[in-house]
Amino acid sequence: MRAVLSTGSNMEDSRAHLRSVVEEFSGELVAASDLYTTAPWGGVEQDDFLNQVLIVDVDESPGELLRRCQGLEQAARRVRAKRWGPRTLDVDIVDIEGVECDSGELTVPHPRAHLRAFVLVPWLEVDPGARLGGVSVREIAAGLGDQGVRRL
Ligand code: PH2
Ligand code: MG
Ligand code: MG
Repeated sequence: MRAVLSTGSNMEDSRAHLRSVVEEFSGELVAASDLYTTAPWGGVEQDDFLNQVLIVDVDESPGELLRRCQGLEQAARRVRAKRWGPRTLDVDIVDIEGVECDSGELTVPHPRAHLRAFVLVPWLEVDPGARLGGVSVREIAAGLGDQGVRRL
Protein backbone atom coordinates (compact mmCIF):
# COMPACT_ATOMS: atom_id res chain seq x y z
CA MET A 1 0.00 0.00 0.00
CA ARG A 2 1.54 3.27 -1.15
CA ALA A 3 0.95 6.33 1.04
CA VAL A 4 1.90 9.99 1.04
CA LEU A 5 2.89 11.38 4.44
CA SER A 6 3.37 15.02 5.40
CA THR A 7 5.61 15.76 8.36
CA GLY A 8 5.98 19.07 10.14
CA SER A 9 7.68 20.59 13.16
CA ASN A 10 8.25 24.04 14.62
CA MET A 11 9.45 23.20 18.11
CA GLU A 12 12.76 21.98 19.53
CA ASP A 13 15.13 20.35 17.03
CA SER A 14 12.78 20.22 14.05
CA ARG A 15 15.31 18.56 11.76
CA ALA A 16 15.81 15.75 14.26
CA HIS A 17 12.05 15.29 14.67
CA LEU A 18 11.54 15.02 10.90
CA ARG A 19 14.54 12.69 10.66
CA SER A 20 12.91 10.34 13.18
CA VAL A 21 10.12 9.69 10.67
CA VAL A 22 12.54 9.01 7.80
CA GLU A 23 14.36 6.56 10.06
CA GLU A 24 11.16 4.80 11.11
CA PHE A 25 10.21 4.22 7.46
CA SER A 26 13.74 3.70 6.13
CA GLY A 27 13.00 0.19 4.82
CA GLU A 28 9.73 1.27 3.20
CA LEU A 29 10.70 4.64 1.80
CA VAL A 30 9.99 5.27 -1.89
CA ALA A 31 10.93 8.96 -1.86
CA ALA A 32 11.64 11.79 0.56
CA SER A 33 11.37 15.45 -0.43
CA ASP A 34 13.85 18.07 0.61
CA LEU A 35 13.05 20.06 3.73
CA TYR A 36 11.01 23.24 3.32
CA THR A 37 10.69 26.24 5.60
CA THR A 38 7.08 27.28 5.58
CA ALA A 39 5.11 30.17 6.99
CA PRO A 40 2.51 29.01 9.52
CA TRP A 41 -0.79 28.07 7.88
CA GLY A 42 -4.07 28.45 9.76
CA GLY A 43 -3.88 31.86 11.38
CA VAL A 44 -2.01 31.04 14.60
CA GLU A 45 0.96 33.34 15.20
CA GLN A 46 3.97 31.07 15.72
CA ASP A 47 7.42 30.20 14.39
CA ASP A 48 7.87 28.99 10.81
CA PHE A 49 7.67 25.23 10.29
CA LEU A 50 9.98 22.74 8.69
CA ASN A 51 7.94 20.45 6.43
CA GLN A 52 8.70 17.38 4.36
CA VAL A 53 6.74 14.85 2.31
CA LEU A 54 7.52 11.14 2.28
CA ILE A 55 6.18 8.47 -0.04
CA VAL A 56 6.16 5.08 1.64
CA ASP A 57 5.19 1.58 0.58
CA VAL A 58 3.95 -0.26 3.65
CA ASP A 59 2.55 -3.70 4.23
CA GLU A 60 -0.19 -2.73 6.68
CA SER A 61 -3.70 -1.32 6.85
CA PRO A 62 -4.49 2.42 6.91
CA GLY A 63 -5.38 2.11 10.61
CA GLU A 64 -2.06 0.45 11.40
CA LEU A 65 -0.20 3.13 9.48
CA LEU A 66 -2.11 5.82 11.42
CA ARG A 67 -1.10 4.27 14.74
CA ARG A 68 2.52 4.16 13.63
CA CYS A 69 2.38 7.86 12.75
CA GLN A 70 0.78 8.64 16.12
CA GLY A 71 3.50 6.61 17.85
CA LEU A 72 6.13 8.83 16.26
CA GLU A 73 4.30 11.94 17.47
CA GLN A 74 4.17 10.49 20.97
CA ALA A 75 7.88 9.67 20.85
CA ALA A 76 8.43 13.39 20.16
CA ARG A 77 6.39 14.10 23.34
CA ARG A 78 3.81 15.91 21.33
CA VAL A 79 1.15 17.74 23.31
CA ARG A 80 -2.07 18.80 21.63
CA ALA A 81 -2.23 22.26 23.14
CA LYS A 82 -3.84 24.27 20.38
CA ARG A 83 -5.43 23.47 17.03
CA TRP A 84 -3.01 24.42 14.24
CA GLY A 85 -0.60 25.67 16.89
CA PRO A 86 3.08 24.84 17.54
CA ARG A 87 4.16 21.20 17.69
CA THR A 88 7.25 19.09 18.05
CA LEU A 89 6.10 16.65 15.37
CA ASP A 90 3.03 16.18 13.23
CA VAL A 91 2.80 13.15 10.94
CA ASP A 92 -0.25 13.30 8.67
CA ILE A 93 -1.48 10.77 6.13
CA VAL A 94 -2.18 12.87 3.03
CA ASP A 95 -3.24 10.17 0.60
CA ILE A 96 -3.23 6.41 0.13
CA GLU A 97 -3.30 4.91 -3.35
CA GLY A 98 -6.72 3.42 -4.05
CA VAL A 99 -8.11 4.26 -0.59
CA GLU A 100 -10.89 6.64 0.37
CA CYS A 101 -12.05 6.56 3.96
CA ASP A 102 -13.73 8.73 6.56
CA SER A 103 -13.86 6.74 9.76
CA GLY A 104 -13.85 9.60 12.23
CA GLU A 105 -10.36 8.50 13.25
CA LEU A 106 -8.88 8.81 9.77
CA THR A 107 -9.96 10.71 6.67
CA VAL A 108 -8.16 9.94 3.40
CA PRO A 109 -7.41 11.93 1.31
CA HIS A 110 -6.57 14.46 4.02
CA PRO A 111 -9.49 16.93 4.03
CA ARG A 112 -7.30 20.05 4.03
CA ALA A 113 -4.37 18.94 1.89
CA HIS A 114 -5.73 20.84 -1.14
CA LEU A 115 -5.48 24.12 0.80
CA ARG A 116 -1.91 23.69 2.01
CA ALA A 117 1.05 24.59 -0.16
CA PHE A 118 3.33 23.19 2.59
CA VAL A 119 1.93 19.76 1.65
CA LEU A 120 1.47 20.13 -2.12
CA VAL A 121 4.79 21.77 -3.04
CA PRO A 122 7.06 19.10 -1.43
CA TRP A 123 4.74 16.38 -2.76
CA LEU A 124 5.17 17.70 -6.33
CA GLU A 125 8.94 17.62 -5.88
CA VAL A 126 8.89 13.84 -5.35
CA ASP A 127 5.90 13.07 -7.61
CA PRO A 128 5.40 15.70 -10.34
CA GLY A 129 2.37 13.83 -11.69
CA ALA A 130 0.62 13.55 -8.32
CA ARG A 131 -3.17 13.67 -8.19
CA LEU A 132 -5.41 14.39 -5.23
CA GLY A 133 -9.04 13.31 -5.43
CA GLY A 134 -8.58 12.90 -9.18
CA VAL A 135 -7.26 16.44 -9.69
CA SER A 136 -3.71 17.40 -10.69
CA VAL A 137 -1.77 18.53 -7.62
CA ARG A 138 0.18 20.93 -9.83
CA GLU A 139 -3.05 22.69 -10.78
CA ILE A 140 -4.29 22.83 -7.19
CA ALA A 141 -0.97 24.23 -5.99
CA ALA A 142 -0.90 26.87 -8.76
CA GLY A 143 -4.29 28.10 -7.55
CA LEU A 144 -3.05 28.63 -4.00
CA GLY A 145 -0.53 31.34 -4.76
CA ASP A 146 2.49 32.06 -2.58
CA GLN A 147 2.04 30.73 0.97
CA GLY A 148 5.67 31.23 1.94
CA VAL A 149 6.97 27.74 1.17
CA ARG A 150 10.74 27.73 0.51
CA ARG A 151 12.93 24.73 -0.32
CA LEU A 152 16.00 24.58 1.88
N1 PH2 B 1 0.64 22.31 10.58
C1 PH2 B 1 -0.47 22.68 11.16
C2 PH2 B 1 -0.96 24.06 11.15
N2 PH2 B 1 -0.19 24.94 10.34
N3 PH2 B 1 1.63 25.41 8.96
C3 PH2 B 1 2.73 25.00 8.33
N4 PH2 B 1 3.42 25.87 7.60
N5 PH2 B 1 3.19 23.71 8.42
C4 PH2 B 1 2.52 22.78 9.16
O1 PH2 B 1 2.96 21.60 9.21
C5 PH2 B 1 1.35 23.18 9.84
C6 PH2 B 1 0.93 24.52 9.72
C7 PH2 B 1 -1.29 21.71 11.89
O2 PH2 B 1 -1.23 20.45 11.42
MG1 MG C 1 -1.38 18.39 10.45
MG1 MG D 1 -1.80 15.70 12.43
